[in-house]
Formats: sequence, C-alpha cells, structure tokens
Amino acid sequence: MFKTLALLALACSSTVMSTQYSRAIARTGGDQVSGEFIFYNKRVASDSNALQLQLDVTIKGMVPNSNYYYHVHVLPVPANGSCTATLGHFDPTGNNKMDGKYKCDPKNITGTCEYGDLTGYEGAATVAKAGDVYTASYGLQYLSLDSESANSIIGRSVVIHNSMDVRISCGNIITVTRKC
Ligand SMILES: [Cu+2]
Repeated sequence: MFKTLALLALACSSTVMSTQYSRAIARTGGDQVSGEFIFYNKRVASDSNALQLQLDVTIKGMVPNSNYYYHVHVLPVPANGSCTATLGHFDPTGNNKMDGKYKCDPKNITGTCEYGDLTGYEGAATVAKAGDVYTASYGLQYLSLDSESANSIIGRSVVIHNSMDVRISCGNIITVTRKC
C-alpha cells in the first residue's frame, strides 16, 4: 500500500509524465456475454493542454465467428436492468435521420455516424474460438468526459448487441476521476 502511494506521488510530481487522468468505466452484465469499457483522458504528448479520450474494451462470453456490436446509448440502465430502456444510440449531431438509410462511414464520422456508434466506426467485435476474450483499444475524439460538452457520455450507458441485434448486455458509464 505504502509503495503504491509513493509511486503515485512520484508520477504525479513529474512534469514529464502526465498522469492526471479522468476516467469512467462501464461494466455490462448479461447471461453469457459481459463487457468492460474503460474511457479515459490521456494527455496528448505534443500539447500539454490537449486531452484525448481513449477507450479500452474487453468482452467475454462471445459465440465464435459471430459479430457483436456495442454503442453508447442515450439513457442509463434503470434499476430493473432493462437494456431496452436506454433508448437509442447517442447521436448528438443527429446523423441518423431515422429514415432507415443510416450508414456510418468510418472515413466521414462527423458527417455520417452517430458518435455513440462505436462499432460503426471501429468495426464489430468477434472472436475465433470459444473462450477467447475480445479486446480493443482506440481513441474516441468525438466523445467527451466533460459534463459540459454536447458530446458528453457521462450519465449514459454502454449496450452490447448480438448478431441478431438483440441487446444482450448493458451497464452504466460510471465516472472515476483521478487527480494528483
Ligand atoms: Cu446499441
């Protein structure tokens, strides 16, 4: 314990290593499939004032060779655990006109994608064999952990859908702020 604190203090006092992260975690439960989604701000090395949101994804219990999709949904999961009650995907720019023609083009995220459609621009989650754990890690420049931002994911949820588009796992985005 003492050692951990000492290390933390050392890291925080350093001006080279910026360790002032702000993070949020969504743990999604379900009968078979479960996920962990860690969102965290990372300082951009070239600009000490700039923060970039990152996401680390871990999903367990997936059927092999089947596509799974996950998104940030508008509302949190209510106490009864209903994934349906989270409404649709978080879409702050209204790129999905709900006309049945929605298609997220990863080359034009700002013009075509719901910002909450994470697998829309990063690709579906899939595993090759039973027991494999899916992991992915990438930047999320269009979403924010700043509650003042129009693109804020605070107070929302993450939902995993199976290949039949059934919502099988969901959980709330819980903020964990770390400051030096
Ligand atoms: Cu979804």
